[in-house]
Amino acid sequence: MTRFIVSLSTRILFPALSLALMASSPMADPVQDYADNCQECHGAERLGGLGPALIPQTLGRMRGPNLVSVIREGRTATQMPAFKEILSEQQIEELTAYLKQPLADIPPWGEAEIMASRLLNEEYKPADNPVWSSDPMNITLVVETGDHHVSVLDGDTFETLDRFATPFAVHGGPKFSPDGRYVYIMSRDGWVQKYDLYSLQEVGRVRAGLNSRNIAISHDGTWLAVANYLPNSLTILSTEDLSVAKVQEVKGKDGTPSRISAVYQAPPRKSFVLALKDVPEIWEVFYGPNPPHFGFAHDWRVEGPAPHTNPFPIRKITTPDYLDDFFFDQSYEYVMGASRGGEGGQVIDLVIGQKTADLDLPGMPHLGSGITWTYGDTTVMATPHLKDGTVSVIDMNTWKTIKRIDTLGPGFFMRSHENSPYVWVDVFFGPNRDVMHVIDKESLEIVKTLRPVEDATVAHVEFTRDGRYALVSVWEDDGAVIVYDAKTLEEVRRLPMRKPSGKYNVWNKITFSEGTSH
Ligand code: DHE
Repeated sequence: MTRFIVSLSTRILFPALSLALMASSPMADPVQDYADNCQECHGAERLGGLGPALIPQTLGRMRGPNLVSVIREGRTATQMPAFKEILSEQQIEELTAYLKQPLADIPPWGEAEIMASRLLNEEYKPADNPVWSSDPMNITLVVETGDHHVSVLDGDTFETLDRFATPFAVHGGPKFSPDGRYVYIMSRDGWVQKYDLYSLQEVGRVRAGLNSRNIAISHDGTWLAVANYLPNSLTILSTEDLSVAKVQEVKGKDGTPSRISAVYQAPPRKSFVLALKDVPEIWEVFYGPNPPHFGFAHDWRVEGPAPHTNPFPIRKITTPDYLDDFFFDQSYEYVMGASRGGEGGQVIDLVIGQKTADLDLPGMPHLGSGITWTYGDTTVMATPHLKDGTVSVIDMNTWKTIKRIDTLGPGFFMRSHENSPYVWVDVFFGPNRDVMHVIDKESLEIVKTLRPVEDATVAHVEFTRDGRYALVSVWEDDGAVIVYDAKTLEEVRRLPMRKPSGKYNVWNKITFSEGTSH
């Protein structure tokens, strides 16, 4: 009892001291328990190995059973065993507290370390043509987070052509090469995997960061930009062999180090655009030998050597607020950013490098999931909110919110297709997470609310190439992808899947369909 009181109070008041006490306790020594039981798979520095990194940045984002129960019971269909016979309840609890402590030191993760992590598949043989006879432009990938796999579907027959293992905890949309042949997939632990859809084989993988957010591919398919939280860097890889082209440390104009919230491709500008987490700046990283030819205004500055000798010149734009989550207009001149506090947003003109409008967007809009369509004589953009049950519809000429559509709870993902009269949006959080709303693009009213599996999370939609079918995830371990007729909104097929999350159609992605996030 005395020990419990000491442990609890010291842990609250002095986390570091508490750890030292725990380490010296005769009953539980989490540092030793980690070394004895976890280190072999999760790495001596908790940065991952065979198993994922066990650091707060990774653990905090993991959905599903909590850490104590994963240690106690193990994870089904993975190599994570149950420790309840080996460790006492107290040991498990103290080990859990230890794993939730941030690392005292972040090891260097530069070009040498990244290159040393690269694993190229020696058995990979590039096929001259696809080894299957499906429509290459209608291939659709399903990320199955239940057991960390991707299913490769024929978008006409919905037959599975392959199902391959990915690195642990994929996040963000996989990115396709412009011809649709290769796909690049990123995990939260910073692994980037290259897979050849023609040969149905992995080409290789490399750990581009220690904790990463997402990736973007250059318009010509040559470069892959990886946004990292740990370390504070942007890694640029050559898509050909996943070798490092550049590791750019990220520090604001005043020297403050920053994590990158996300990186986006801006094809007409031949640049990557970076949302920064810790400084009120937007960065644009150009990948041509010369900066683009369109007229830059007075604030145009590139960092480092002269642009003609610097393959990745950087432009830093100061913004009036911290902007986290972006959406671009079709010209990629204007970027809409969500303010960090979730209180609104701003429009930044990338040509003049200045804010041109404020957005009336309370409730933390998830701009990264936004989509556009033609509405009367204008173009509108719609985005769900992460904090309230609303979809905001914004006129992209005036930047005014023209409608707020009430939904049954906060949503995460939206999708449509040029050939569909409807927009689909999920309700990801709260008691109604089992519904999917279908909104009419003209009336801006919800015309149908689907509830295919009661109490199951139903989320994320992708269309087939022609927009005829909409694929919806039943985001559960024994889940499914439900194929709907996109016109009648009737269920057509149900494909069993292991906690399917995002789905990605080659054609919709490489043509930048207006109905999909880019
Ligand atoms: Fe995501 C895309 C950010 C939590 C699943 N998510 C994105 C993108 C961003 C983003 C910026 C667009 C990048 C891209 O596709 O290249 N996500 C964030 C967050 O900031 C947030 C809220 C918290 C965090 O720190 O990560 C977050 N995301 C989640 C989840 O909890 C989800 C539901 C489960 C998971 O796997 O982690 C999740 N995010 C996804 C998916 C996409 C995504 C499936 C790709 C959607 C698409 O259709 O392209």
